Amino acid sequence: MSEPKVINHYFYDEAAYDYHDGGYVPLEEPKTPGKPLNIPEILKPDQETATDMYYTIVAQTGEVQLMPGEKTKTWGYNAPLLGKTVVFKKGKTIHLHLVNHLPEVTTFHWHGLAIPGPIEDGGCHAPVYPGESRDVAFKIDQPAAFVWLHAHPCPSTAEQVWHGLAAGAIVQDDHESSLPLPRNYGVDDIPVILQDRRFHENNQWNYREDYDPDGVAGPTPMINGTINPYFDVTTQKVRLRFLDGANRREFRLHFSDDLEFTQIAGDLSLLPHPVKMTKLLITCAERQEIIVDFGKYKPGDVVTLYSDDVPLLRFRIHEFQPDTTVLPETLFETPDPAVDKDLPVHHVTLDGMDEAVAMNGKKFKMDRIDYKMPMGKVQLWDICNTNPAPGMIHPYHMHGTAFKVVSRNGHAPYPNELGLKDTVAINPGEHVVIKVWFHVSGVFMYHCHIIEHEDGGMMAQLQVIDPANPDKKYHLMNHMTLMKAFAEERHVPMDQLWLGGMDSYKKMGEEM
Ligand SMILES: [Cu+2]
Repeated sequence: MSEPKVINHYFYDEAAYDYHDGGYVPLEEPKTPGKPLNIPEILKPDQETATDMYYTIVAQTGEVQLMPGEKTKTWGYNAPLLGKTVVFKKGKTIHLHLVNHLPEVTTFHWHGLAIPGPIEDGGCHAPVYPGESRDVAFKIDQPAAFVWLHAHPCPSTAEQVWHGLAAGAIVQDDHESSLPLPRNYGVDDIPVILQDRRFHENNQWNYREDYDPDGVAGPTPMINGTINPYFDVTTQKVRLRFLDGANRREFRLHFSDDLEFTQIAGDLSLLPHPVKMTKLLITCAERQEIIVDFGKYKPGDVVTLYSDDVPLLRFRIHEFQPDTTVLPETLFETPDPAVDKDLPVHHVTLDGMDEAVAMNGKKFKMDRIDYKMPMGKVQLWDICNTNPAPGMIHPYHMHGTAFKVVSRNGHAPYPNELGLKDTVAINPGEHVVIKVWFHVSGVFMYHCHIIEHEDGGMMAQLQVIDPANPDKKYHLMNHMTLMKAFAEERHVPMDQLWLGGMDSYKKMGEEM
């Protein structure tokens, strides 16, 4: 099937879109006055040398004036909500001092960084307890991309992200820096973190009251931690780095006037070629970077970004200099290493809905290794969403690597997923084949990124074996250790502890 010159549809199976689900929470346009879009500050390094960068990252509580009336109690990284944007430079060694000022255990997971696991990666095996800290170091060896930091303590990842623990991070490299792309951060290059929340009494969030095992959602769009935001446009072209930081919501993005835009990057790299479009669907944890050309507008005009028919962000046009920059036809050469003939196709299934979610028929266990693969070898993985149609779209994510999408049910991938990815959205009944290779070793998680699905058990972990050190042993924690810590920190007995994911194990009669 050949695609039109300008993509004018969302790909994916319309029957599986989230709005068909019985538990769907429709977005509503906020009635509060417009506010300038929050642009997260760039986090200042403690120190930077020619070879190394040093950062301190603090998970902290805060409160933010999101709505008129009472401030909302929030969590964030070096900020009351979400976090400052961290910059990583390819080739440098990064030293992180991770500090937990929250009342409960958390972890610091770098979604999209190809760094060793399970400790540097910051998944569930790398807890930082309240009042404590952890130091990690790793080298950045991957192309320019927009990645992110979020909490990942199982089975309470979803609740901590809902509290606000999510921040953007930019990987820079010489190739991307050499291209004529907008990169004046905060002016013509802005992160756009898409989330949604429900405000309860006194403007507070109440995760438990909103809990749904298929994903928690709220009616109010929250963009970079701003309700009803606008952005003042002062350049003809603006680069938007979208991150779907919602727990479960897909965003179906488009602009007023059906304004055409150009996608230049996906999760973990630029796209091989720019893709022109008027519609873009983004699922949980994915990143999509676009350039919007406001050349046909004049000062005073307003261009609106929507999801379905609900406004998310208004662009207020001001004076700008004409910009005649032409995007190069080729942006990136996606690595495509040959598959190792000794490695059979590895099959992964994303199973069930609600509390019954599982992967390959099993719920996640922190102290179980589900698969082993050698570092440096290249293997095809066939990921199947076994939900019968209409079902739901599962965004499948792997830690510690960047993969290449090979096919969807035997057909070519969508034109905007031809770069490197770490999350791929899979239609009900669909097989997506990806090419997987690791250049770091360790234990890594892979899972659905509807965060309640991962907490509920649609997750597994693999050990990537370094041939130079094949017998390396990893100390794997278990759910109970983290759950006991949560119970102690919340001052409740174990039988009264409630963490979202626990429901799914209990209901299915599974031990944790
Ligand atoms: Cu899922």
